[in-house]
Amino acid sequence: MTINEIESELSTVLNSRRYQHTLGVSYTAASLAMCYGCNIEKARIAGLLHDCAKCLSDTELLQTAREHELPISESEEADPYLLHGKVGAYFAENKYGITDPDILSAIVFHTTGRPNMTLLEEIIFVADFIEPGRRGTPNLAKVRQDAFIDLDKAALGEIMTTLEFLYSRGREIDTTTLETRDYYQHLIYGKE
Ligand code: DGI
Ligand code: FE
Ligand code: FE
Repeated sequence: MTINEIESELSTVLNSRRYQHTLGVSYTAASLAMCYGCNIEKARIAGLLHDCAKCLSDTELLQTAREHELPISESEEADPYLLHGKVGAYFAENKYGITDPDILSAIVFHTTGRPNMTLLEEIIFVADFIEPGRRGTPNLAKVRQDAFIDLDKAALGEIMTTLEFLYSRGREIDTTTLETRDYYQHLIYGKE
């Protein structure tokens, strides 16, 4: 599928709010790709498709993951929306014809990040958080500013903000989210 074809399909499967967010992530990812010398087209495609499974209910996400034998972690079992990255990558490959493993893994890890992300993974992770349509998230201005100066610092700022939110709500924390925090904290400050 071309970028235009992907966009028009997404405009039918996502609600308007999610579709606008998707376009925001795609353009933001393209801008970060320009800034850091990543492939712009890959960034646009990964941005477009990162939430392509977000329209599924928790039950549908679990069902789809089981049906296609995608591994389900304990925290995904407890909070099935965490699966929308993995299921999204499955759709990207099987419905939208994306074969590039770099794009697929950027979709898989866009919610939790992972230690030592590839440039494209980190761009999608950060673009998801800073895209212009996102409002009301604490530290947004700072992470937006950092994003175009020091991508690792922006990724860490994003993780710390997300963890604070999750702790305050008493939500299940995915082990990958914690590993991502430890990795970027160590990378930036030299301590765990
Ligand atoms: O899909 P989006 O809303 O655009 O963004 P996203 O895929 O980053 O999902 C954001 C949500 O994911 C936000 O409410 C925080 C949550 N999240 C991130 N890491 C974890 C998590 N939720 C749980 N329960 N555990 C995590 O480790
Ligand atoms: Fe998402
Ligand atoms: Fe998103």
